[in-house]
Amino acid sequence: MPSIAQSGATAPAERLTKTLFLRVTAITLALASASPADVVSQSLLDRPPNLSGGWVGNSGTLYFNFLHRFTESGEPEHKVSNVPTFLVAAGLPKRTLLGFNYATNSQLALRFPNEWEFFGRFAALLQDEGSPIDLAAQAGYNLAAEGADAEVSLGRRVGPARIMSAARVLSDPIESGKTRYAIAGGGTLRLGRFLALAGDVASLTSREAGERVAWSAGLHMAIPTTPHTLSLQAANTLTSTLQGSSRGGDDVRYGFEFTIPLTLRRYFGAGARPPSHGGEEVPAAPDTTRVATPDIDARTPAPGVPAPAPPDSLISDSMKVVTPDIDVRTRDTARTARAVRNASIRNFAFTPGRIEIAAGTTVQWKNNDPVAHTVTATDGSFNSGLIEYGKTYSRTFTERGTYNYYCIPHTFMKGVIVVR
Ligand SMILES: [Cu+2]
Repeated sequence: MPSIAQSGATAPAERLTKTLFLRVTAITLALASASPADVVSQSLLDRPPNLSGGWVGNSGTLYFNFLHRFTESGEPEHKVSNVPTFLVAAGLPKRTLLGFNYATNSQLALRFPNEWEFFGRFAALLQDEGSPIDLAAQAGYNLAAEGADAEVSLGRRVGPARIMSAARVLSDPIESGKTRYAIAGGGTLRLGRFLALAGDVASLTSREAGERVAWSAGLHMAIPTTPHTLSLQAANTLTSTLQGSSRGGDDVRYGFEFTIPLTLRRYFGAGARPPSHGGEEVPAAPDTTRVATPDIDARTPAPGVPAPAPPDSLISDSMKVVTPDIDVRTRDTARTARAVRNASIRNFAFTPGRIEIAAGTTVQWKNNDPVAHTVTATDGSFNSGLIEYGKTYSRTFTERGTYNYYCIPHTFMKGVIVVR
């Protein structure tokens, strides 16, 4: 067996590849041994194989996505080679994702055996935060093409479907010196809690010899009881960079993508544990605590104790089902406008994380994750109980104050309601 030491005479690029491969393997093993609660999801249920769909992840989360596409050499050897693209990215505040794609093999530039793409992506609008569409922009630099690339993408959820489109500017691809443009479209169709169908097409606005319309199709799934998602896919592209996914080839490749998110907040900072009852994160909101009725208190578990199963009415889909404790609060404000503010729980995060509302507003959370979450006040003043996939929980806030809340099964999930 040749050892790494013997590779000293190889080209720098090859050495770099081997070093990276070893590091990625080490990281994979480390992450694979982590418990499911240590990592949070990012969802292949929301994007097709070759489009980002404006995905920016969650702030404070590291993402490792492994895309493997296999090429078969044909007659006579039928040699199968695996051409992976690794994505490593960090979710940052302000809906920003910063990271890189590294493809171990690339056909982009003949003199460049592999492909690095460093990128930043920013979500300007999110449907989960009340916008009519998702709007995101990405800018990056591709080392193989030696050019800057950019993309603007639009997305919209309609029932179980999410459709998206993108426009790309690719500078200096394949050493031509020309700026190229590409457009792309695709979507996902959620088949249930764990499954989605996904597909996309992309094309350069003017294709040259050998450049075909790029396409991909996949069966995407969330792996039950874990935060991982998996895509089984076919595509006529090799790498998943903006450059690589904008031009198709003659070969159909089959492969898979596996996503590993790692939540740093779980390991670092004071926010890693739920504050104790009346702890420092609980804001001064004496009015609110006085309003709390005995039945609410009786139902509230101590932080860290699993929530009891709520009555069906508490996790009902419909706002029409009003639970007793909500009744108590809304009666006082029946004369004020019944505003409803929608919020989402997706990819192990409350979205928006901070909601500012007027007193009397009802906040309605919908859980879009395959796993159950809770909306639980840090001071214990309210608790949704487990909200299953597709279910909603509503609460009307009548008193001014700041309400911090978290999720009991995933204590790193935090949100805040500010009632003015
Ligand atoms: Cu949760």
